[in-house]
Amino acid sequence: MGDVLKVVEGLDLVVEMAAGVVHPDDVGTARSAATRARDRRGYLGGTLVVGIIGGTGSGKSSLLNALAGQQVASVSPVRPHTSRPLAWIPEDAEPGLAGLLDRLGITEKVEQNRFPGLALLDATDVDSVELGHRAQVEALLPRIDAVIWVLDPDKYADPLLHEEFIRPLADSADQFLFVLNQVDRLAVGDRVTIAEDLNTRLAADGIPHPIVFYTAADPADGQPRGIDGLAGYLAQRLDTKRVQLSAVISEARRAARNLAASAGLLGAGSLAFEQQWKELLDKATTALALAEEGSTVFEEVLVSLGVLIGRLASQAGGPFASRIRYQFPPQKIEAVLRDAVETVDRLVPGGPGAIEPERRADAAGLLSDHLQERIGGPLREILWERAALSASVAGLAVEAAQAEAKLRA
Ligand SMILES: Nc1nc2c(ncn2[C@@H]2O[C@H](COP(=O)(O)OP(=O)(O)O)[C@@H](O)[C@H]2O)c(=O)[nH]1
Ligand SMILES: [Mg+2]
Repeated sequence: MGDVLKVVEGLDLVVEMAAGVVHPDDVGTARSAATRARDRRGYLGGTLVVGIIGGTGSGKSSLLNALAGQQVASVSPVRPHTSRPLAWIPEDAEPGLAGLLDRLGITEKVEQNRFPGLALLDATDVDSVELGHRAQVEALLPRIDAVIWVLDPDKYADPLLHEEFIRPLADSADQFLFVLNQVDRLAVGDRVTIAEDLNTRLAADGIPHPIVFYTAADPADGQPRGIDGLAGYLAQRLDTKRVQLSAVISEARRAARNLAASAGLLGAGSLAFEQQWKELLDKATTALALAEEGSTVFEEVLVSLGVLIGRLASQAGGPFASRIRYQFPPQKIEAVLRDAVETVDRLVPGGPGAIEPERRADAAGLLSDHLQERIGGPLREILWERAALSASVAGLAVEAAQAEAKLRA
């Protein structure tokens, strides 16, 4: 369930709700934490997503099969072997991964439980001169964690590969792994020469410290070779990614907590506004409708209104407290109450105090409507805003806990 993207979306929501409530600087800090997480290159989920790209026939599908330990992708000696892009994904992958594959247009999926947390995409043949192919690789890079460039002894030096693909994308070198495949076809002495030559060419492309593995994914003479080293490296990358994502989650959590603190949500008392308000309203309106000429009921109601509003303000805390106090200063509460009583005087003959018993309910209703509209409604609006912000912070905490549990699993 848990997904880092959901945590970041949760932080977006908290930021949106806190805007206009807390100081803009605090909102800005949280917003930039969300932006940093989003701008992080790679897939924002607990799975390491690795694209396998390279020329047709270099052995991309064979490499996937070798890592999978079984035939997953179809392998063909006939070139070009057209097949649809395929994803080999963990069977318990987070929902975000399916979303990514949809956006990449990959419909063919094989679920696996051999390599927890790893998704391999047998995606793109890059040896066509079609310009569109580089754009495809370029579009893929920010969305996935790494690509494996599969090279073979015949074409590893292909100028097209270096000039059209690797060199223009060298800025993304920290996402690149290189696999020189089909090493079984090389004499032992040639392996060193070709390894050195490949390194020289990659350095000329702007990648002075490439990570290169030498493999035979589908040798004519037996079992795959060099695959364990690659698999071990991918496992280590996955661990590193999870550590980084935990840091992203912690940062989101911290940012939301800071906003909650600035909004006075931490440690504030219980509000139970509806109940407190209804009790006061019932008591006050009945008392006012029954009040005799010259009684102190008006003053008593005024005091209890003031006490309730003051209590709600201190329970709400932070900027919500200030807003309540600002919106309901004592002179305003008194003016509203006086208005309410005068309205009843006008509309119910005799007014509060001298009303015939059968009109008392009408008078109480009128008083109640008036106080609801001028005090209860606006108060409720402020407190709902506070509750919504509070819920968004709680929602983020739940998402963060789930995402962290998922990363640890
Ligand atoms: N000798 C040898 N042949 C390989 C190796 N890897 C793949 N092949 C063969 O190369 C051909 C193309 O492989 P394939 O995986 O379909 O390449 P793709 O087009 O990049 O997916 C197939 O006939 C494979 O059996 C290898 O390490 N050694
Ligand atoms: Mg293939």
